[in-house]
Amino acid sequence: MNRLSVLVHTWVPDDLRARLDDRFDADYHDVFADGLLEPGPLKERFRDKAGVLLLGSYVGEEILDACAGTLRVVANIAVGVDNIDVDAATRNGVLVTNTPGVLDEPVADMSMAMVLAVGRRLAEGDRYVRAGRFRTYPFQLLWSADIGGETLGIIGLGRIGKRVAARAQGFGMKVCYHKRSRLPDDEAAALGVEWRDLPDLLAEAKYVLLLCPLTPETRHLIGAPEFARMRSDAFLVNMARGPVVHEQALVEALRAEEIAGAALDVYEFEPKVDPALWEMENVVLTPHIASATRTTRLAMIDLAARNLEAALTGGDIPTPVNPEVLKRSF
Ligand code: 8YV
Repeated sequence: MNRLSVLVHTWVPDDLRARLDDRFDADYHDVFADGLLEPGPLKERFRDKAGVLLLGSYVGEEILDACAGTLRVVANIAVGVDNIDVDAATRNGVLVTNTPGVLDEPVADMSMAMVLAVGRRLAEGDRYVRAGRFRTYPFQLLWSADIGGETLGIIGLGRIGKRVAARAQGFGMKVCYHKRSRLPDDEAAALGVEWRDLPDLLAEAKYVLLLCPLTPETRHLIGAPEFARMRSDAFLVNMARGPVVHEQALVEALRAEEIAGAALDVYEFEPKVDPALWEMENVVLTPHIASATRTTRLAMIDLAARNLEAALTGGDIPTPVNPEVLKRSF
């Protein structure tokens, strides 16, 4: 029997590699060692593949149309699927899967860590010590912002946002949120969160935390008019996707001291980071590592692989994004 071909566009642990080699003709591209494949080479490597284990690269309509009839599944190693044209996949009968659930706790931890880091000037303190400047104890050194008693405004209150809300309350913060579909009143009351429309949240929150998915509606959700609404002592924390924020407008708002600082795990033109941000002491920068605990990374890749295997060899698909594809027969 002919074995199915799969593209493995990621790093994989040895045991998973052995499992994939056992079941499929696997074509490996180690993203960590060799970088993400660009659209042209990626399209070539998709050719004749029944499945793809995918990290990072954008899989658009052109690739999906070109693979119609051969490609059955794209298993994304992320909860966000903004790097895949899901409509084009569905149209071509290609199942898309993602990795929800396994990363909720570490991303919530990291979101809180970024609130704390930017508010309490953690990275600045680290740089101060490393620069050999800690020679005496100046009482007025690195005065920072409070956490307890302040308001955290969460934009995008899904599974992760709800976990952040619980953590923030543990720090004595008040939590409000904005989301297109409001939570039922009893759920909001149980979580201790209050809904605000976006302009009100921006005007009220000391910490504005982005956790929404990137969609056409949320692209550039935060730009110049939104910075103008924010408090001048407020901090922006972006744990969602870079393009949710208009990065140039952010740089300008920081320069003009329209807001007090920012903590960013994601960037509009990732992995490119605007060098203007490197220079700013009141900005905390991390390289898209919110879900990067060892346990979670291994759980993400395992879940993605189980999605791929189930789609190609049978069994329940753990976490499909467009399950309607499964109901169709071609
Ligand atoms: C991933 C993420 O690290 O799951 C997501 O949506 O943003 C992160 O957990 C990233 O997407 C890697 O592909």
